[in-house]
Amino acid sequence: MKRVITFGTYDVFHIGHVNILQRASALGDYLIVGVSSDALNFKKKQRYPIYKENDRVHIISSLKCVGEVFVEESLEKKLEYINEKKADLLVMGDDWTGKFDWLRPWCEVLYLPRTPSISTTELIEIARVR
Ligand code: C2G
Repeated sequence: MKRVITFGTYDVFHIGHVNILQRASALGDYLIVGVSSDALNFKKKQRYPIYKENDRVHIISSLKCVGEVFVEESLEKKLEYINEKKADLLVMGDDWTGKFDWLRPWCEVLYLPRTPSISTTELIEIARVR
């Protein structure tokens, strides 16, 4: 039984998010998703996500390919989450390439190519100018 873990904000949920979650889930038997808290996003980007934390958790939980969801409170807690959830494989988009290699003694780490031409930031920008 291979347990896969991945992390993200998944704000303004879009096709790039579905693609990475489906590909991550296909790499194992059970997919665990850490959804970044509103507070963590504020710390990282100096703005809150458009969708509230509970709604982002609800959206990700309702996907067929997702086994379980938890709230990621801190970027530095990756190892704790991996151990607690007994993850065998960490999957991240390739915008994070190299950033989590240090976790390799504890679990496999894989970076998957991002879906081109779509991002939450771009969607917000498009909505703003229309
Ligand atoms: N993604 C993708 N293709 C896109 C956009 C996003 O494959 N066009 C992937 C990202 O690479 C990431 C996941 O979707 O793996 C979630 O993206 P974000 O919500 O932008 O998450 P991020 O802010 O990178 O996560 O511990 C990590 C943090 O939780 C941050």
